[in-house]
Amino acid sequence: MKLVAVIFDLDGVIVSTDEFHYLAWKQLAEEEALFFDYQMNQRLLGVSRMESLAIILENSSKEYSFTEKEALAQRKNQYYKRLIERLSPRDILPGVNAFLAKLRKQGMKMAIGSSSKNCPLILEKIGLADAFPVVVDGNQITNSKPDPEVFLTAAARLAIAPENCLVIEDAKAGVTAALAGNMKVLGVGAAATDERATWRAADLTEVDLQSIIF
Ligand code: B16
Ligand code: MG
Repeated sequence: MKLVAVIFDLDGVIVSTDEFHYLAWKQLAEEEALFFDYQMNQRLLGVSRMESLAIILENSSKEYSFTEKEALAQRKNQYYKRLIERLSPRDILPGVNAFLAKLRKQGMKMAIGSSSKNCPLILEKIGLADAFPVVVDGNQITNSKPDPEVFLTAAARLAIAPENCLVIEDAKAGVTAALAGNMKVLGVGAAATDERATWRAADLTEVDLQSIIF
């Protein structure tokens, strides 16, 4: 089995937007008197906006209509967008740029597979809008992680078989998605302790590319 393509998750792998998602949900939860803590936030990693909201509303005694839920999600996104306004290339996570350069040198194919609908805006802000020939994000998929759709779509657009793809993920839902898509996974950040991952590393500075590709 030869790895010829790498599909990167965005939030938590390329750039650390997790804290901004957390702060935006926290503001919404406080305004709506909903319970929300760090542990609950861990369950939101890699999960779509509406599914994240469903998790936050799990313990609520109030019934929200679909329209109300859409308004809540939209409000959270306004808070989030205000926070990511200040993102810049300086926010690219440690080791990412060097890792991308090595992959390019090896002739590896590269794609983004993210649940985020803000993906194009974030890539633009961090100066990586042209770095990936294929970008599949929350705007283009029906089923969000842990469903493999985002990664399978990226592999299909790269014209590479799933078993020849490596996914780099920071979220449990993303690791599940990659494995369900029959891909290899490198778990980083929050997924660095996920035993299901094929390889694990705290961040991309620690990864020995040669030992993974060959
Ligand atoms: P948005 P990833 C995911 O991005 C985040 O990890 C997750 O926390 C967020 O809820 C989801 O994107 C949707 O984001 O509200 O911007 O559409 O990790 O898959 O790149
Ligand atoms: Mg992520």
